[in-house]
Amino acid sequence: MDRALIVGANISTDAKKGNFDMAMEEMVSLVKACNMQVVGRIEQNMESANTATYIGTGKVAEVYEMVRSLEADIVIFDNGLSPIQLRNLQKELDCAVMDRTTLILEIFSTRARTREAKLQVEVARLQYMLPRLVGLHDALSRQGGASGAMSSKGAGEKKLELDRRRLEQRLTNMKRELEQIAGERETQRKRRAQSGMPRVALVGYTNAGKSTIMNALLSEYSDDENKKVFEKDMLFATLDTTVRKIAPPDKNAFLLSDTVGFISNLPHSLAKAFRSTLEEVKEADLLLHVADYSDENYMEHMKVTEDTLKELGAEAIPVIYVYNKADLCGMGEFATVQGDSKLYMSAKSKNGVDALLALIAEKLSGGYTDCELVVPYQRGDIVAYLNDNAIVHNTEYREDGVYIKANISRIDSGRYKQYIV
Ligand SMILES: Nc1nc2c(ncn2[C@@H]2O[C@H](COP(=O)(O)OP(=O)(O)OP(=O)(O)O)[C@@H](O)[C@H]2O)c(=O)[nH]1
Ligand SMILES: [Mg+2]
Repeated sequence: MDRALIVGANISTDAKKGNFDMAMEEMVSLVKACNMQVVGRIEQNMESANTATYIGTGKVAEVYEMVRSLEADIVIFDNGLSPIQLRNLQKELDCAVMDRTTLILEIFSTRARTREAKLQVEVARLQYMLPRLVGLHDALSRQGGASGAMSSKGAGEKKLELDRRRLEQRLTNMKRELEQIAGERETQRKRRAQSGMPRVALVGYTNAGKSTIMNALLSEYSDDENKKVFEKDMLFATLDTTVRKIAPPDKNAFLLSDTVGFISNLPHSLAKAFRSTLEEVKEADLLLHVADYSDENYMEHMKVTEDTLKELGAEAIPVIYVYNKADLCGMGEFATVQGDSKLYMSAKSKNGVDALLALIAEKLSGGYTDCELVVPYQRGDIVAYLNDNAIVHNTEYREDGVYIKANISRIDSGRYKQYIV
């Protein structure tokens, strides 16, 4: 098992100290999730990042010494490193160097199971790696240059260019295949939408207990053990989206989806790569926002989840807040319901599963309400949807959009909240 040394930089322009500590704790979990052993951590407070080596020159020397004394195999930085920083650090520390983004990409690539997840991770990885080949480029061209002053390109450089072109070609091919899979997924989704069955999606920070909740519901309302999903105490246990039908005997059936968990500062390329997996969330009628109530940072985690939902364009979907792992907070055997959209429960001991189901049923059957909307002209799809799925009393074509007065379901009124006047 590789021995890792974590380096964190607390840059004063960034958010407060508490966030830094949380980020460092999270780095430790990420390193463990990547099957490495944390042998030490070192921190630096500074005004701004050094463009050449990220941390200051004195600190680099300190890290160099620490690598030797702790016999570390790899140094991992708590942020993203630019290609130049990465190259310089590797040279000066004379040791393998990795940044947070690469670490997350590594974890994702070992977890990916389905063809789609594998492709998504590989695309993100290649996209992140390609510009970082430049650093390698310099090293190799120096090496090649020695073979003769007359040749304009060193052997190493030529090889690199070939590698680069090959990787770009691979990237293009993989993207094409992904588009095809996304198309199939879209077809499946449309079919599900036409089935008229309401769709509920589990969302939340990684390790909050989403998959455990899915399994708890499945074990109560489905007798097929094979339908269970993978749950484990590690970051990013789930990478694929799984959709299962939950059919309680006395209530309406619904489709429940479990998907990849969120994390703060998810590498941009990765977030983009997982867009199509997360489409399921965008299309949901109801979200179960799961939080690990026993984690002292659960509020920050919920904020990250909310921000991510906004980025996905899912902020208008009605939500039930599920404060999970209540058993670890001295809340005993009791599941507590607060209002119509908040619940404390323990998925592991199946405490509160019935209460959760009751809340879901209530939200889904929430009845109908009269409302007036102004839908912009470019959203003709919404107008068509409402004509098919609501009782439209009146339609007018106004300057700012299509005015509609209709009796619509509470789910739709939540979904199109932004157009309601
Ligand atoms: N004590 C306790 N542990 C729980 C509870 N719910 C889940 N866990 C544990 O928390 C860990 C993570 O659970 P998962 O269901 O895999 O979490 P997740 O949200 O799906 O995580 P990712 O897929 O990694 O994003 C597992 O070890 C579960 O056994 C709970 O109510 N109480
Ligand atoms: Mg999971």
